[in-house]
Amino acid sequence: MTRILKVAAAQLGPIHLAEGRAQVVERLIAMLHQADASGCRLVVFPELALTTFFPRYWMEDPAEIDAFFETAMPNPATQPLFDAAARLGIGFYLGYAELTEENGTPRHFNTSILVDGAGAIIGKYRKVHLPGHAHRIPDVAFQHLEKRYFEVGDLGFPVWRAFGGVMGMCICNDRRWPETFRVMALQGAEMVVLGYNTPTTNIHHDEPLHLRMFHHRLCMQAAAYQNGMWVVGSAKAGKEDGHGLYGGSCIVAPTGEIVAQAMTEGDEVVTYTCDLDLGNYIKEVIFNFAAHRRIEHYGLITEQTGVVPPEDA
Ligand code: CDT
Repeated sequence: MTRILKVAAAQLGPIHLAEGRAQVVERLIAMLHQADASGCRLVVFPELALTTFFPRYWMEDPAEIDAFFETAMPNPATQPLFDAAARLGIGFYLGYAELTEENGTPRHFNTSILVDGAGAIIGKYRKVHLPGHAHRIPDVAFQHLEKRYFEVGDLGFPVWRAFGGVMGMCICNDRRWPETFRVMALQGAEMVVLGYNTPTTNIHHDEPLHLRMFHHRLCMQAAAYQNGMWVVGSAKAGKEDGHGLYGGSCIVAPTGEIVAQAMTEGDEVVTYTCDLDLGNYIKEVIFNFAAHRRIEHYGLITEQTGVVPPEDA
């Protein structure tokens, strides 16, 4: 029996600082309806989809910072999204800033959830590869303070049986790291869904936009092929209070080909009918992990983070 999942990457245009959760949730619900009307059963929203990309701002007041975080999910602002999903019988991935408390200590994570067609949360992921810096960089147009505002995720890279297949999640910068996808592929992931907020400029290095977009696609296309899986990436795009985020939301087949992609930098629903068995031939031959992986030679990957070159001769 063919296993078909029609999926949508629901790209969001900009969310300005002044925009409240209620307005954003209305936009998410509109895209949920659009995806449902075209027969999708899963909708992928971006990273930190409920607010502007706040890690660009240096903040010191804990109350100001925490105002960007959700202390419960769902909550009164997002409940209408869950209700709409349940009414339509459509699932979704949603990225948001999570504030929780453990033994009286506040914990901040860059989180995503997977919600099924009944509106129930079936999976949670907390971003592992936090990019950027924790200190304030002087004389730049914007900061990238994920290392200041979030802790490294503590849930690993789990996968879930859902939507007729095995699903995994990651968030933005995670897509640049092959380990992310391989760990999920080793658990049988057939589709990995992710949201992102990627600035159009690099504050550390003069890098043209076309190259930044190339790297975005390169990582997801390589990951899809090397693991025989579908990869769905959904952007927050456009200019947020003058700060550019690139679009490029896309759906990548296990062959590594982009089969659908966004054409705008606004709210846009990109859909594709995915055959969850398409990756099987790749996983049975060239990337047959059980037959060909040589873990006795991969030790450095988990023993060492930085580069240790050989001594000079
Ligand atoms: N949100 C996020 O992870 N963005 C990063 C930007 C890296 S530049 C500091 C990304 O990988 O797209």
